Amino acid sequence: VEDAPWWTRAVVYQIYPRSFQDSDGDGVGDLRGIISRLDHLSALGVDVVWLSPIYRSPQDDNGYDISDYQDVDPSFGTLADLDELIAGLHERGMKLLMDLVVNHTSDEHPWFTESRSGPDSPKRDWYWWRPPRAGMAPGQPGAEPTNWHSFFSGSTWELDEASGEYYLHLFSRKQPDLNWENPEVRQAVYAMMRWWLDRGVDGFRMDVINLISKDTTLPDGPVVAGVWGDGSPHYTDGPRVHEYLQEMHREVFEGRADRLLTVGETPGVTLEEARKYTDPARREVDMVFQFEHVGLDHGPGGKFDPKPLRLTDLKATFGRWQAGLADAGWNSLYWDNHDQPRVVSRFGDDGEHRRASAKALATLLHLHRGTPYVYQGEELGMTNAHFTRFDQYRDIESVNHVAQARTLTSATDEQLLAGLAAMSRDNARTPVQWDASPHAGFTTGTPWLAVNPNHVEVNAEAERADPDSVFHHHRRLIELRHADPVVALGDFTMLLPEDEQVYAYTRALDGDALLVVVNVSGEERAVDLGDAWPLAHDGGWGDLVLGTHADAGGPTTLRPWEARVVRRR
Ligand code: TEU
Repeated sequence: VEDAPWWTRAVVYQIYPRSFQDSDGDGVGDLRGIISRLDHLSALGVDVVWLSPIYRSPQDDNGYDISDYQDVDPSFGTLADLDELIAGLHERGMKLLMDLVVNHTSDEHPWFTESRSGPDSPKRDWYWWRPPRAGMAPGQPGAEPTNWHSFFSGSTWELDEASGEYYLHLFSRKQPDLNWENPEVRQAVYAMMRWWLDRGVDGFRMDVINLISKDTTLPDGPVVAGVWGDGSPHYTDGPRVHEYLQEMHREVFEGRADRLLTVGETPGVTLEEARKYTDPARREVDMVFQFEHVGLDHGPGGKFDPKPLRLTDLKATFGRWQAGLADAGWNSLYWDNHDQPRVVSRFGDDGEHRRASAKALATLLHLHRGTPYVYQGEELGMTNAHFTRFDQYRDIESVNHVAQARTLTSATDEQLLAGLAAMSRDNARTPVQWDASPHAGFTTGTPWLAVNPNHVEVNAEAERADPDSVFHHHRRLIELRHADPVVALGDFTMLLPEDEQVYAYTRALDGDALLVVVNVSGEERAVDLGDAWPLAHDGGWGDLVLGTHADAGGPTTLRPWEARVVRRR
């Protein structure tokens, strides 16, 4: 138990700097704003902060398009501010993870402007340049080198008029993909990473790191949207990705890996691949973010065509990942981040049962084996934005999706707005609700994205004042992980896999056992666990360690959205 890595007991908190706290009234969050809120993080008790990108950037994708990896964007502050943030976190016993976005750069990065300067540029091969499809003229419809559909709509290829060649961008046209086949690219990235570690950061969250290796023959994919095809099999967990990550480990982390945390963001990753990424013996990364559970409510038309979650699907997914990474590798546990809608609105009930459902879902997640991630505002039970007009949205994915759907499909405005309201990334990006004042204490100016009007009730000040709040429930969950080795390291067993209402499992370590039972519904429910968890003499499950409801309730009956963590007597 003592030998287990420190991050098995840790909880990570994600900050999306644009929306966390503004210090200078320009309506955009910044580093000095974060520094002013460090006591909130201390009070919550988190161990690590993952900071979404603050590097110099044209902000086409809110900082995931980087034009200088070794400087801070003026809208967020200065390198000196960042040094102060690192020091402030370290003083309070917290670590800092930087977001590492190296599948692509901004098209305004000097590497790309050099590469674009012409076919003879020494950096031409740092990106993916290709001529038009054989026999076709540059710019002719269908002349793109592959039919791949971009994550942000349209083609993954943009024509450069000057050279008549196309460059690859899996995301926006302002995010050209780096060519990791080129060893100079890899060495430049490793040097940058060493520079940050030497400056005092404690690790990286690696953006779409499982997309960095492409099949160099660039085959077309099956058509999925109009004329566009799905290229993902040709760049997801690609042919050389494990080789690159092992090289990165040798070149960057060797000798200091123990104090660091590395987490790969890996959309589309399979369990089999995740085992390879996270098996400590392979020296790649400590853990990855998998996407299966956040795809369970995607409908036939994709993420903007959502369908209700079936609880049995969630159990099948989490159960498989718990079992699959039990003896090698490690899970990341998350509901929310800056790309996902708010869980209380998505899988909970953000009306009548907002508080209870936020606490129940947090309990369900945090008691699994793995490292939990809390996204800013999740600890307050913040909800989706509930926007009703197109002009309220800012996110490039949402804006481009609407434009494309209008040309390729017959979707009505009402249908498009419903899709965005449920799934837009802007749901997670509304400013953090600090108090009940105008703009929720986020800014004295005009916020870049509207503050949710429910901040008059849902805010950090109110949450911190109430011992029964979503905030204090998260604080207790974090405390429990720190204190209890069963939570950090115990074996996982799923119970009631066929039940559509109750999510239940046990964790066990060295004869000590915990039961987690969660009512994932607004209806009361008597729960019979049979032989899986024999009842104690008083007819109950054992000693309550942590629960969503202050008063005891029936011994084996759960109220709407009630969750209990119980220790075997
Ligand atoms: O996201 C990658 C990713 O695959 C998604 O979660 C993405 O948001 C997708 O569009 C969902 O439909 C990462 C970042 O987290 C995201 O914010 C960036 O936009 C993206 O990479 C490009 O850097």
